[in-house]
Amino acid sequence: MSGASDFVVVANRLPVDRVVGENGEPSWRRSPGGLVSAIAPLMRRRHGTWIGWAGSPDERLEPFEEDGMSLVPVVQTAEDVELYYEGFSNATLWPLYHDVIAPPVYDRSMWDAYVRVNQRFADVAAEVAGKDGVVWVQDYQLQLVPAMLRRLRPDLRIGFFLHIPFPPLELFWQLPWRRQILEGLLGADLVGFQLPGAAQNFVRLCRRLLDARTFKQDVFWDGRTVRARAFPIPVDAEELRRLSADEGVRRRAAEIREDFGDARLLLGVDRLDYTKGITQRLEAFGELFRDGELRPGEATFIQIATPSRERVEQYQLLRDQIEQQVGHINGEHGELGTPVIQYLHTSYDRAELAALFLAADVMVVTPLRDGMNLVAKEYVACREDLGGALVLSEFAGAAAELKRAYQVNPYDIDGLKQALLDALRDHPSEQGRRMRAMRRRVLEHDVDRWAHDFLTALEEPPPPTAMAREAV
Ligand code: GDG
Repeated sequence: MSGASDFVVVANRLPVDRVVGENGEPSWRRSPGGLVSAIAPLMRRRHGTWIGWAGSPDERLEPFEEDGMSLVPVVQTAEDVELYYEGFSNATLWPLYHDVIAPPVYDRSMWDAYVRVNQRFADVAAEVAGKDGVVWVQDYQLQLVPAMLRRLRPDLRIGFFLHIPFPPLELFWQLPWRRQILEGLLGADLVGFQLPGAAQNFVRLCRRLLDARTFKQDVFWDGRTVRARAFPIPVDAEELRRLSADEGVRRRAAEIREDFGDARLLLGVDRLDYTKGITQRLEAFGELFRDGELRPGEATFIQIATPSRERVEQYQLLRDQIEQQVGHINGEHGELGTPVIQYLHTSYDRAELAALFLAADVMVVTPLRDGMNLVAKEYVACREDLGGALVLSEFAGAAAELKRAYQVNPYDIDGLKQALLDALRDHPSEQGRRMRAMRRRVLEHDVDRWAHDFLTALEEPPPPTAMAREAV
């Protein structure tokens, strides 16, 4: 059985969100975000199909066309959402792959749902993909799909890209279903990661856990060569350049600055997630007032925390913790009409975010672990004026590229305080030098190129089998 599409993307979510117009008519709008802008142009050129969930439980939708892409919805029941998405994906894999910052939940019914939903995605992909077509599977929610799909359709070229970190052996070993996950990924011809270290973790695990033969970053499995490679994801720098040059956005940035008078502005923009190190950065900032290094009115921290995974317990706990912390710091150090932290639990459109990036003197990005972190790169892409400073965690994938950021260990609160002060006080010429170097890096890698590089590698013929024989 084979379908008609030569290029298929499989991701948990479709690349569109439902919007309701003024007349109450529902329609679809392309979702914001790097992955969609990276893949959309390619989808159009190659008449691709995107398989994913439309976002509402129990909804059965027919395939449809939107924005030049063929979209094939996959149903998820309310139980699937609870056990596969909120459960195994976000309460098991997410914390396990992020250094076990929160304790992962190991629950057999969640695992069963993960297997069931992955099989459903694989079945749809097997139906849709044309003979000898290319299928690109995205992220940690779908790690079993490559092997399931290969079983159904051995003719396909299958790629997989993991957006989050891949943990070292010592942590991955905890997972009761560790073997099944590795075997699932090994169904792909090419497994892509954000960083070379993650690819090495994967190859080492294949050797130790499955006894697979490996050579450098290749794994020999089931008579095939599976390549593990790093493809650090970039941002859509052109879109951000356009946004930040927009007259309305500039006006809005000036307005934001005016609202805060002479105060220097520090900014955090994150999904409200325990991996992002929000409490650590607020603690460091609060202590600078306690120590007398800063006075109210001199600096204000704007923290935007976009609502995320609100039904998962750890996320509810974190929200309470942050709200308490903000209340405490403002209560201790703020003055009437001058809170030291402005905390906003909401999401904004891209233009408002760009205005905030332009207004901020210091962008504070302090994840405890992050596959890449696009916010750090987006801030740099917006600062054509070479103004502003970036404080960046060493534990973000982006730190490998943004070497001239003020890099910090977010667990070291004193180090974090010092980095905030340096970023606030260094001479503008030093800031400009740092920003110029970081911009060179961010602008030279565009999103279209990233997707192109991945697919070129995927479509390369597999290395000669002689190499397989030499492998250890
Ligand atoms: C995963 C990995 C990896 C945030 N608030 C709003 C908003 N955002 C946008 C940001 C950025 C994106 O969401 C967040 O991307 P990050 O990379 O920072 O983090 P994750 O969501 O955890 O992403 C990560 C990424 O996948 C890509 O591979 O870098 O490591 O964890 O683009 O700007 N966008 C809008 N309103 C908001 O309020 N419109």
